[in-house]
Amino acid sequence: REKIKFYWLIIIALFVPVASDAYISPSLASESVSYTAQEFMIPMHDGVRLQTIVIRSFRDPRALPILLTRTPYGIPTEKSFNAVLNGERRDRNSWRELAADGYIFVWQNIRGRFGSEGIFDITSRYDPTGHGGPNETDDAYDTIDWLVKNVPNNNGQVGMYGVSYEGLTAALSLLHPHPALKAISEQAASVDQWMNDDTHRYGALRESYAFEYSILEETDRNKNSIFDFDEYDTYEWYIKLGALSNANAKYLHSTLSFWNDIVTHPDYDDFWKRQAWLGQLSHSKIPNLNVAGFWDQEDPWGPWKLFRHVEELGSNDTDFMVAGPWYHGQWQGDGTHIGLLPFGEHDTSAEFRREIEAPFFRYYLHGEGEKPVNKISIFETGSNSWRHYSEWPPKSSVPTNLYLHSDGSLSFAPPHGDVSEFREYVSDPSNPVPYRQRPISPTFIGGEGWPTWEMADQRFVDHRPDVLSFVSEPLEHDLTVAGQITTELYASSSGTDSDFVVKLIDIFPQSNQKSTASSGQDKRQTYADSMNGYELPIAMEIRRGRYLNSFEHAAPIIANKPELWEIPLRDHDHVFLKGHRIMLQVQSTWFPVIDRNPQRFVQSIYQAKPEDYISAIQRIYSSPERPSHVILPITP
Ligand code: PG9
Repeated sequence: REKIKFYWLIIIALFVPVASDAYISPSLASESVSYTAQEFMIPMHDGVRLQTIVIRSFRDPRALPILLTRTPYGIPTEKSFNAVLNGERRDRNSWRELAADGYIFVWQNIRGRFGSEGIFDITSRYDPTGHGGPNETDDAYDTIDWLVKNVPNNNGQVGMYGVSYEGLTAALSLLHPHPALKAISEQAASVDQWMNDDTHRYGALRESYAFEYSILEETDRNKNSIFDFDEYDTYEWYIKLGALSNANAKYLHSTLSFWNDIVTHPDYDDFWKRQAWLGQLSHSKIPNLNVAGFWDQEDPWGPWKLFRHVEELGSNDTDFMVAGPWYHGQWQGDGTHIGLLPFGEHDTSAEFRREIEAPFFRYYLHGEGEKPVNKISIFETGSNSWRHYSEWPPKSSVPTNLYLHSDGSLSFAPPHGDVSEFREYVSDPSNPVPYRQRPISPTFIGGEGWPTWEMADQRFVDHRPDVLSFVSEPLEHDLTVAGQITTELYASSSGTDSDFVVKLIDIFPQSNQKSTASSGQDKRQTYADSMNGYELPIAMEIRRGRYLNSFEHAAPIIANKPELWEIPLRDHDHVFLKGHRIMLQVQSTWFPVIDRNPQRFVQSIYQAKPEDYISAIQRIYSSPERPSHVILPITP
């Protein structure tokens, strides 16, 4: 377990749950321990009891607000909580900044996980008629009700917060909030698993993630399980797995309900729509601090959707958005850099926690400090500075087309008499483009490979014959892009189904970082660790041909017919600096994070046969009639 480096598995290792529901007496043995924990089994209205730990400082006599986090991954112990506060552990940093203001911290295992009773169901959702089954909205309500009535010396004000699943459980409380719930901060919460959160991207399955996550959460209720791969390079393992039907046939034997749901619901049907819970949120006045990472490898989309949704519901001056240059949850850790990319003098994460998150809860739960004034706060990369906006996209941003040309260039001039009408490549599902440098370790194990893959240098694929690169001249001045980026690709495939992946990349100059090292050894190290020539992905996305016209009804594309493929690239705020070049890459496989499209249309890819997987000739058009381009929201 010590070897597991991925950040939330470290947390999981910390959070070995306490075994009984007995009161844990305060441990005064060590000077450094100032927080004590009590454990409770809190009853829900259907009688199921949820394992909950209540942690507070015995040095603070005030009536304090409660900060609640509801998790499927295991709750902290008194020891692990104190270890973070004492600086012995470097995860869950928010605890430190928040603890300075004084809170009663409460952590709860959700239904069916660790010591909590009931059944874990990732797909359960709130039903306002009260006739649905158990769900996180009602469980949050019942928990808050119990806490304000039973936890001594609380001030009756409750906040909820958390990252990812813990952000989701916070956000779902908005559907039927308890009157004592005064503020939440959802951080990387998912809103629609089929459309663009963890397990899919516009219906394209995130194969390795969905498979490994189903195992993580559904194999054993008492732990977070890791699949026992017999290959170190999971790229190889998934190739050998072959057609997706083999996952159940060879390994899972239909025992994991989430995986079964995925493979029995290939299209955007009522099953997925029921879980897309934003549709049920018809008003929300609870202050909410939404937090998103630009390089979040799991849930970069949900927080923006929730923020926009609440904005559209009407006047709400307590709906806030924060975005930064982070991988999934990085704002709770070190924010001085991501991978090799430094952020100047900033620790972006500490700044977020100190200057945004802590003051937010201080104001809404303690009634102290200033009301937050910045609706939208973004750490802009390139310029490496915090920007504050009153609306998004900023009024000054102008959607501007950047065109792909068939000579491989990229420019603001539309195609006009290009050498050829298109460029083409062969996409072969038996030799798919890896999504990150091989070997690809299992998703939830293995250092920074998974957390930072969305910002990884793309030079590892840019000369593959099945990856097309379009590159601009070096920029003559800085170019700021703030808002939603979209690609409009005119493309065809010789198959009857196909995928197109686009990547918008910032190419750093070769002389971006000069070595000041004197010795050969140090120089070599500096060179290896530099951003010289780095191809930094700013935005990446996929669309699947079968869903071009309807997400609900998969349909074949017409072989060799050029079609307009609109590929949204989400929200960004980045400065392409003078001297850098812009690149757009196009490819048709992204494996194994995305499953392979057979390229011959079949009603469900989960039932595709090996012979359905065929090579296809892919064309990207650049002509006056079919001017493929990316739309950049450029600000002065
Ligand atoms: N991204 C994870 C998740 C959230 C919600 C549903 C399923 C998975 C997580 O990190 O918790």
